[in-house]
Amino acid sequence: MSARAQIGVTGLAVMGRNLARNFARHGYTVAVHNRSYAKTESLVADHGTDGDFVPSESTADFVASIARPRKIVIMVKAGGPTDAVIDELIPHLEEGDVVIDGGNAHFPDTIRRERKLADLGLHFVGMGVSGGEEGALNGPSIMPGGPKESYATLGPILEDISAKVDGVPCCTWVGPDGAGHFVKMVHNGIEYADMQLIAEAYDLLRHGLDADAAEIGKIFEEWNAGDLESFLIEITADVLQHVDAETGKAFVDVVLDQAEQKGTGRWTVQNALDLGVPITGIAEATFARALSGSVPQREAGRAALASDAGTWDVTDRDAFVEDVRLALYASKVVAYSQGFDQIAAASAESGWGIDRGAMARIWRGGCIIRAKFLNRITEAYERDADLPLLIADPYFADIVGKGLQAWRRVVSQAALNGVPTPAFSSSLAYYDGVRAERLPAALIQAQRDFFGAHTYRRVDKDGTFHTEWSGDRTEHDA
Ligand code: NBP
Repeated sequence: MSARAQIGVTGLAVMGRNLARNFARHGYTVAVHNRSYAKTESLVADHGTDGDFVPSESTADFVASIARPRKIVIMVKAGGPTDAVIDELIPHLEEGDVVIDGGNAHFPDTIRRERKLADLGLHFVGMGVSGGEEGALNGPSIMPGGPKESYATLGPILEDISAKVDGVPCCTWVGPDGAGHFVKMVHNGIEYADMQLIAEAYDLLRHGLDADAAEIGKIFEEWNAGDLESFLIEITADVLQHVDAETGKAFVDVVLDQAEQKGTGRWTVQNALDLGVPITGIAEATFARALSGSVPQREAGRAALASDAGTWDVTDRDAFVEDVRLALYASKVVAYSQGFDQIAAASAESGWGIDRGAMARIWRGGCIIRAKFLNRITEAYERDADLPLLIADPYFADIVGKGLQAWRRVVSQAALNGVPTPAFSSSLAYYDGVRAERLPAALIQAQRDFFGAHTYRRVDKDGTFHTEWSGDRTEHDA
């Protein structure tokens, strides 16, 4: 077996197959392998014309078919299967070879795997890939981590097959060890928030306008021509106008209202709790999916809980639609701002040195959250690479400020009319919290000192203090 392939892909389900085809279409000779050989055979039989594939049935032959230093992309089910494939590859690999995990690994697993392979003289790159099967084939957004030196040879190939926006590849080296999979995780968390916000906007329009799905689809279509232009708004317009062939009803009206999740939203929230970073938009989106799937609770709630809400009477329909649009944009900026805070906090803690502007740049194309407004985020971090709060960047502060009245109207009307808007409302609460001169946290500190002698600091002098609450209430240095 001559080692003529420039890259190898193992794991040829939907993602791996399309990624392999993407490499081949870009002129690379691609070694292909799958646990069950049938998938390898069908890839070559169905898509052999895409380019030069080198199929192998055994792991040994697969590895032997790749030129050194080998670059091998693993595209299998995340978790145990990834470890199984790595263990199977190791005996066949040689120093300097690069193993790339393109699955949705949890970043602590990536850190563990990188250490293990580094001890064996091998490079391990945890690579976030977004864009689903369509992106994998036609150009995904790629977030590779791992050792920087491996990017020197791997980077140009990945950039080649990634999506391009204005000729710029949606791929860059994110940072060492788990940084790539970490950023992919936050990307997915932001995706949860974005989807929830869009869903809430739809619900508001449905209740406020008493409009049907197709009418609302048209509104989203118009929104997609402005600041909100994005893949998710575009597909929402399409989905809302889709009619179910069987019943003739709007498709969205025949879909069961219980949202599922694969876990990346949950990981994002768990990590934010560890870091102490408030990502309320992502958290509310994750919990909203959980609420939708809480069937016994929803049945009990429906049966027992009063609404006591007014009848929503929107008089100026155009003004209401514009209010919802502005509220959606503002809430979306908050969700992204929080996600970028989380990236900054993790990057500082792990010494990853992640360039947040570059992350916004590589999300502009290929991925699920691709959007026009990501350009604005890149520009904000170009103005100030250490920006402490994205929403405080002059551009975002101005545009959100202009929509503030609309945002307040929408959230208060939703509350008065009994329409749940967890992500819209929590984003507004975050906005008001983060801009507040003074927060009631002072009272919380006083309570903590009262019952647990947890101490407090004062606004008027340095030091840490405790008051003898159950004694004579004198204050002393703690
Ligand atoms: P799946 O996640 O459905 O995994 C199927 C693949 O894993 C098959 O090739 C299967 O081999 C292989 N596999 C399994 Br399962 N257990 C194995 C084991 N013990 N040893 C070797 N191979 C094993 O495929 P996918 O939907 O193409 O996704 C691949 C990766 O990409 C996942 O980590 C996923 O989270 C990630 N991802 C998916 C998307 C998406 O939109 N689907 C987007 C971004 C990232 P077999 O054919 O022999 O059963």
